Amino acid sequence: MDKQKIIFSGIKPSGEMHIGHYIGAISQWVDMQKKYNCIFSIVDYHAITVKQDPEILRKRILEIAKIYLAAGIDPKKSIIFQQSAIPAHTELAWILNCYGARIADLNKMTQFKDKAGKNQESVSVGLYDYPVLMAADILLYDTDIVPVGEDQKQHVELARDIAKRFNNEFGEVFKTPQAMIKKEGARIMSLLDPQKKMSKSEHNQNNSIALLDDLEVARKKIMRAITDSGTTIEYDPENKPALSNLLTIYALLGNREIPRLVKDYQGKGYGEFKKDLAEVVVKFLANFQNKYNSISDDEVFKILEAGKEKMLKISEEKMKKLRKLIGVR
Ligand code: ATP
Ligand code: LTN
Repeated sequence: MDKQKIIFSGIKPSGEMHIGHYIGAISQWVDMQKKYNCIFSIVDYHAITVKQDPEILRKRILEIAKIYLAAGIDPKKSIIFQQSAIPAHTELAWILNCYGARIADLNKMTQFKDKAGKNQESVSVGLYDYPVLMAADILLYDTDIVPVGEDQKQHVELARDIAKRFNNEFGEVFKTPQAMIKKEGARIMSLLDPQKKMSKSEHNQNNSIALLDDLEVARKKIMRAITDSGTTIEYDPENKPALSNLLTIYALLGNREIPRLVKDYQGKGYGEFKKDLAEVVVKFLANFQNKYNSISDDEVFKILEAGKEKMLKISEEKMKKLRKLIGVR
């Protein structure tokens, strides 16, 4: 048991949550609760780096909190809170903007390049600066480990660099955090294009299975998922990326080992494989949605309020020291 270590992670309420989020991020958080001091945030100030409808954003914040709970995050063991309830996140982000974060670093961020595409000059400054807010989230609580999907590794490395630079100037103020990325399932791919990650900002909803998808809709999406050429069921991400992605989903949602699955499907075709996979996905979703629907809004508000109280205290202590160090107090 390593109860001393602090874990921090978060998801932004910017779109429908899908099985990629569950497999790549939340499922590993659930396991970590037994071993560590865990903090999980709904990082709403990250969501507004792209346009959001206020009504929908409000609804999604609640939805993500329920998804955390339905997935097995236990508020008795972990802290769940809303980022915008704690002003220290944005305050620290500003301080890090001035001390530690460099334009040259931000220019290297691949997620920004992907998201901004050809419009780099016209997207918001927030989208560009987003990794610094993420560094603030992490560094504010002396986080040791940040469990995330593969796409966030570069941002966690930036948080480490910022911490080191700040510490060089002011002494040992921040811990240098480490990203933790699952071996399998760190990057669940789109059902329509295995070269792209399953994404909540993708317009074609058939690319992903949402955690709250209607069960029959989810079944159809699996049956329509693209496969590779050939007929045999093999795990080969290089040459059979679509099938390997489906095998990963099968294994992780159905609690099976990939080599065992490959063996069981020897001599069987894609049709049969997909039918069984659809069954596994539907069973997982039915169980998940049952739990989700049993959680009331009131319950969530209480949990978020309790999280807020705890985090206000911890964050204010850190900010007091920081304000003094940099000379504004
Ligand atoms: P978008 O798809 O809009 O770019 P996102 O889904 O990557 O956003 P978040 O919602 O903040 O952004 O992601 C939450 C967590 O889920 C992160 O740790 C991220 O790495 C992980 N994650 C997101 N998509 C996948 C995926 N397809 N496979 C595995 N993990 C994922
Ligand atoms: N940038 C992350 C979400 C995020 C996060 C964090 C993850 C914001 N702050 C702190 C871990 C720790 C994303 O887009 N997935």
